[in-house]
Amino acid sequence: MEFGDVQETGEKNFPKQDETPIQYGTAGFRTKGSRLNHVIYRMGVLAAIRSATKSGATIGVMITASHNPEEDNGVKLVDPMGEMLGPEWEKYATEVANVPGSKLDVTLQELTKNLGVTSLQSSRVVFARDTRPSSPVLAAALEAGIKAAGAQCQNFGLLTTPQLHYIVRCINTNGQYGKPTEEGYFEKLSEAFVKLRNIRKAKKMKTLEVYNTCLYLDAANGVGAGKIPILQSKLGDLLKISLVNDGSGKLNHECGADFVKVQQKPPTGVNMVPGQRWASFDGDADRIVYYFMGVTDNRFYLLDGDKIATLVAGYLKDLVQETGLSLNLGLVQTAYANGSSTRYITDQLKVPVACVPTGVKHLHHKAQEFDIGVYFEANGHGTAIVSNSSYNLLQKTSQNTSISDHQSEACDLLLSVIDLINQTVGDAISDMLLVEMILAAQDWDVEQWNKAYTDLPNRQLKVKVKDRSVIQTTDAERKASSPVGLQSAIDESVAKYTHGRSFVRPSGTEDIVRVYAEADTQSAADKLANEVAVLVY
Ligand code: NG1
Ligand code: ZN
Repeated sequence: MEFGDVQETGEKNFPKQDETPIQYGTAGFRTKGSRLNHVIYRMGVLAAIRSATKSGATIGVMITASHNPEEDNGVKLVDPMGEMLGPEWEKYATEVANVPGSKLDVTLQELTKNLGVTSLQSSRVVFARDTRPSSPVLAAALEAGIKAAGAQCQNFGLLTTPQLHYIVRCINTNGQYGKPTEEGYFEKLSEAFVKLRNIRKAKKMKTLEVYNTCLYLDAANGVGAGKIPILQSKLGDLLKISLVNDGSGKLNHECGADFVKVQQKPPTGVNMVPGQRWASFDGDADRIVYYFMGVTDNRFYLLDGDKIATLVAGYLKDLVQETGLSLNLGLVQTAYANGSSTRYITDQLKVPVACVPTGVKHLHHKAQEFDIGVYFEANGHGTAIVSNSSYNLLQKTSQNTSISDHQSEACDLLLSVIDLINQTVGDAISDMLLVEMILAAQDWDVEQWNKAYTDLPNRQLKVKVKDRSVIQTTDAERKASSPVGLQSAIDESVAKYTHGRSFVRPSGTEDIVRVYAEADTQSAADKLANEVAVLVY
């Protein structure tokens, strides 16, 4: 294949802006929006090639930099079933993004030759963007790339990242997963939510006494904010969402899920009344954390990804038991999961738990080993996935007339819960509805949810070093394998603290090393984190 025209358009309209290399990592490409024009143009072409290698299946491209500051931007490719780009393609993305403009033609020629791609005529790419000021210009660059490659494209405008993932999966499963539109997305989620919430009424269970239908939501001034009114219009009184950081302020600035999780405090400027249930999305609405102020102690409590994961896994475990089917349920975490959560899952829930390296692709992959796999990063990114065979079994069993009503009802209920979950990727809107549904089903308030276990105090630090790649890790990032001596020094520090645990790893998205520490008190966790940070420095 020839890419002379692609190169010419690229050189003319999307020239390479600087020579600093850029890498496709866990979160795709992410940097200052002003550096990305040529990268995103080229990703349009690469997405078309990816589609050709998947027999013309639709590939998605999302323009966003998630929780990063407003001036940053980024791009991520979405594979046919709505998953993140296959990791084996990250190197192609990196190569295509970094070659000099004059070598784009030969690079693409070689790549398509090696991949056996002979035409991009039937390639299809869909895309969407978040609300960053640089996003419209970058979306135009992307469209130009897709068109220069000769592929068909469709622009979905402003969407949350998980909405685009959902749409890609719908398109490639001929609508079996749902209608491939934003309307279809809200229809599917809200119908499942309303059905699940109304089951309580249908069963004449006592009215809700503890669960409060009011939720206060910080949308990080991101793309999720504009979606809440659409959702709200479909939920009636079942959930009443009060929105702050609704898009009128600066994106992710002192607000949003990442701010709340890392700073362990509410978004700046909000007036939290003790007992209110609050949640924060991140900028592209694929993460969510909950929090509240204690009624009796006026303290701030965070219900992060670990607390959401345990709530969801506990609920699903009971429901699976009621179906009478032997489906194996498992939970996947990373080293950042609070030690108390892991203990609770193992000892109380008795659900198998796996630990994998940071990055959703690792969690998603591991979760696929279970019939029902729940995975969450502590930062609030997560979802649950169900194997096709388990889904089919549930469908078959729910229609089986020879089993008890109770069992078939449980299957039906579980199928609706699955409809409420965006299985393609962590989704703040879907996770929020899932949490709200479970809290209502248990008639719990946020304090009861929080009581399941008490987080060990913890601290995360960022350390700037000359070359973060000298730090290498093993055992799902829980141990440092290089430089020599670092791990034994960390072990020595950790041994001094009750319930001490600490690890370090180079960030995949920032030029820093992350230090994590937990211990029995906040001051001990802070001290341990500082001690370990010095070892890294
Ligand atoms: P890095 O920078 O590699 O730690 C961060 C998050 C990940 C993941 C990615 C992608 C933490 C500690 N790390 O990765 O969990 O979400 O960003 O957004 O939260
Ligand atoms: Zn995000």
